[in-house]
Amino acid sequence: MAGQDDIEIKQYEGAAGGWGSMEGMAHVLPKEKLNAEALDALRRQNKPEGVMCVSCAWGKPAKPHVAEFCENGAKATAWELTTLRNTPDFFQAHSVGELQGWRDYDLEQAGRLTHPMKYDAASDKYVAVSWKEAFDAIGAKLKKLDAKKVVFYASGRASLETSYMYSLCARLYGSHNLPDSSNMCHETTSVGLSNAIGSPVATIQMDDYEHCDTIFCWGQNVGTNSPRMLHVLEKARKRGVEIVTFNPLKERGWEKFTNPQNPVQMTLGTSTQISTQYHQVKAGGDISAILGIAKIAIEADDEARSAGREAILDHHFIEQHTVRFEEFADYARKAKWDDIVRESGLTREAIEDAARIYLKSKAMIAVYGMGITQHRYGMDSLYMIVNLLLMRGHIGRPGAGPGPVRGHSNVQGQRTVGITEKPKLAPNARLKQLYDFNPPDWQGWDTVESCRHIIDGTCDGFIQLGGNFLRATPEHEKMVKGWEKIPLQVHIATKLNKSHLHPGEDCWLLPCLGRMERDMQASGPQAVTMEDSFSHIYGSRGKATPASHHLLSEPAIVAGIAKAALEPNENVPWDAWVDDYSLVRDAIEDTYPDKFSNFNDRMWQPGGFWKGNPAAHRKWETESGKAEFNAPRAMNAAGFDDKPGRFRLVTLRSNDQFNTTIYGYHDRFRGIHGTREVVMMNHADMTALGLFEGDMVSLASDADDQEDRVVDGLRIVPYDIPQGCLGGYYPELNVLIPIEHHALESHVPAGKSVPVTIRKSR
Ligand SMILES: Nc1nc2c(c(=O)[nH]1)N[C@H]1C(S)=C(S)[C@@H](COP(=O)(O)OP(=O)(O)OC[C@H]3O[C@@H](n4cnc5c(=O)[nH]c(N)nc54)[C@H](O)[C@@H]3O)O[C@H]1N2
Ligand SMILES: Nc1nc2c(c(=O)[nH]1)N[C@H]1C(S)=C(S)[C@@H](COP(=O)(O)OP(=O)(O)OC[C@H]3O[C@@H](n4cnc5c(=O)[nH]c(N)nc54)[C@H](O)[C@@H]3O)O[C@H]1N2
Ligand SMILES: [Mo]
Repeated sequence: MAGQDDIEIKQYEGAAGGWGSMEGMAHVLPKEKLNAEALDALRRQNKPEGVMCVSCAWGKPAKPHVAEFCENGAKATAWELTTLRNTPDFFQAHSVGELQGWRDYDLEQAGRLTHPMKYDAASDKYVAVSWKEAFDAIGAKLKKLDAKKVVFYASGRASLETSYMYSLCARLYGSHNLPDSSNMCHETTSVGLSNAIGSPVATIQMDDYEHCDTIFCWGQNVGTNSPRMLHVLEKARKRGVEIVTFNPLKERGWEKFTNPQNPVQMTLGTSTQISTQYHQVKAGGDISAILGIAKIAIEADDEARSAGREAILDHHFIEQHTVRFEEFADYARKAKWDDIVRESGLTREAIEDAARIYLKSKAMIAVYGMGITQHRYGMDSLYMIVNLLLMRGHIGRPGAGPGPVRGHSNVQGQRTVGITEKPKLAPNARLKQLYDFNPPDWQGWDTVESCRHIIDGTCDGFIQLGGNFLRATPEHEKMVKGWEKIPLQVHIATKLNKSHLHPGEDCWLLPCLGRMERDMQASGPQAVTMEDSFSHIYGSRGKATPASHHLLSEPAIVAGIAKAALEPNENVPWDAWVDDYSLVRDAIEDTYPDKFSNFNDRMWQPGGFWKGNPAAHRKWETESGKAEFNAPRAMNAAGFDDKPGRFRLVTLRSNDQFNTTIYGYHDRFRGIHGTREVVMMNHADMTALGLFEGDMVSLASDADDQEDRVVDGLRIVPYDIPQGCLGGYYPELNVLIPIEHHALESHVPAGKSVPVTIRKSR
């Protein structure tokens, strides 16, 4: 099949970046048959006045490099600007039933969608329709449905302008079911950081990396998922910054980096060591690892103070700015080293090494990703990171603070402009004033709640602004059955994916412009805006020729649906907004005057403008008015007991994918080529079970609900991963995750420790 190369498992010795990244691009880019416009888009990528990369949410520097893009940014650009086209002829040739059997890769490799399409049950095919027909029919159907049972999902890529219009459309329609991909991702951050420090996002900005002396990182894979961050880490290392990494896997980006823009390194093949310490914590073991560090610090501080020496913790900060320190300190003092060592999977000496760096640091940044947020007790892991920062006053001064690395390029921004299912985060009073209606004030459905309704047949409509919800969510098999019963599905997308292939009664596929493409409207070419992981907001202007002249922009599609589905409201100028997006920005500014003052002027500021963050100024918008310490509720984040035969499965991204988009079959850094159907396993565990490299196995769910969930045909890859843990790829393994296996308060599916058993295939 296209894209499937020979299977090869071979350890990779190279650094992140370097010639390997060129090779990585060389495997993927030619398949997209690019033209000169794609190269122009790369040249302008992430630069002031340019186009902002559609890949990750890492910041865009005010003074960019000559090439401010990375291997995976180039793949994302090529994926969007491909010259391959998925036309109505393709859908005439392939029925939906047939396409269900295709791989994610092959579906998207069919190219960019070119025409609005409607599912025709009689022929089991998608057929081309006019936009008018699509909007009229969608509007008429929406009018018949119960708004409270209709979901408006957003995947994190669409601009601030589109997202504002989309969430307003949902609220005017009467739905508050506005889940975002963030509900599967950093929602643990949004909920946990809000509780603990009164801000849902990073308090640091990009230039804090120039002022820190220490970086701790938990559960983030920089080399693959935010490669441009490597430049910042390299510079930090050159200044002598200590970098301490906790990850069950040795991820190459946190080990070493060859800067492709450094001719000497490229010629000599040298690299910069990134982490000064690397600790292969057990999946979910971060709570205990951090507890160990905290215990050392607190006991050293007790001792220093009782001996009359200088304190080690920042007691001035703790007293002035925090609550519940003593409760937490007591918990840490009482914790037993045997438990800490067992639950973290690290030796006491390793934790002491990390503590030594922590105790020396005067300015520490805490980086983290999905390895923290996607666990049942993920919030407790996050609270432990915050505790560590608070003990020595590492929030609200230069070079210090939490630095969660977000996922999609505008996922944080979508929340900022109203895509939220939580009424307390919606600007309802302001919306009521501006648009003269009563916005829904009930708790809407998040991802898990939407899945529950889909599974039990009580979801009446599902609108997807980008994304691949059916593939990204847990409990895949039940979800497919439920998905097929949703009476109305509307998919706003650039490429075909599995979510589009299980239509219910009515199903529409509405193709849109990508961000890289020229967006011409009545007032001229349009620009859009987004927000990065540092709460910086900037403009982006696409210049490439659209993939098809039948495409509409995302704002135009949202307006088309809104006008067809809603009662007219003279206060909402849908047409004028589509004609000129600067008017949408004015509306955003009117809705959020604090964050978006002079929005249209400031959007082109090099490096973006900062939305601001009270916690960065030590203003704590929490319940207590202070930053809050929290003792953990469990010693590990997995949320299930260990027992013989039960493993913790970690679901991972390869270096050749963007979420459910599979660019290719090379996971270069992990040395896995030609297949994604693997289980990475510790040698000692293999020996204990009598398994050998290349053996074929099945994984089965080992959750307490005893449900049958199995994935067959997986190949054993011996891997440097802690005993008791297994690694494998998302989304293929989402079959194994129970819908109720999610982070407790934030409801993020717990894809980083899934209870499974393994057995050899017969
Ligand atoms: N090229 C590319 N870029 C992307 C994406 C992509 O798919 N491809 N996806 C985007 C999105 S939406 C997101 S959210 C981000 C995701 O980026 P990341 O946050 O890096 O997410 P993952 O790739 O899932 O990897 C999580 C890391 O956590 C480690 N880990 C797993 N369990 C644990 C644990 O219990 N403790 C610790 N300490 N570590 C653990 C894993 O080994 C892995 O290195 O990247 C964004 N950028
Ligand atoms: N087991 C497990 N499950 C996970 C994760 C995990 O680590 N493990 N990670 C979770 C995370 S962090 C996330 S964010 C979710 C991701 O979930 P989603 O955001 O729903 O999925 P994506 O794969 O990013 O969506 C890809 C699709 O978006 C569409 N698309 C691309 N560009 C555009 C555009 O410009 N406009 C529009 N309208 N559509 C576009 C294309 O049709 C493409 O097929 O998955 C989650 N699921
Ligand atoms: Mo994400």
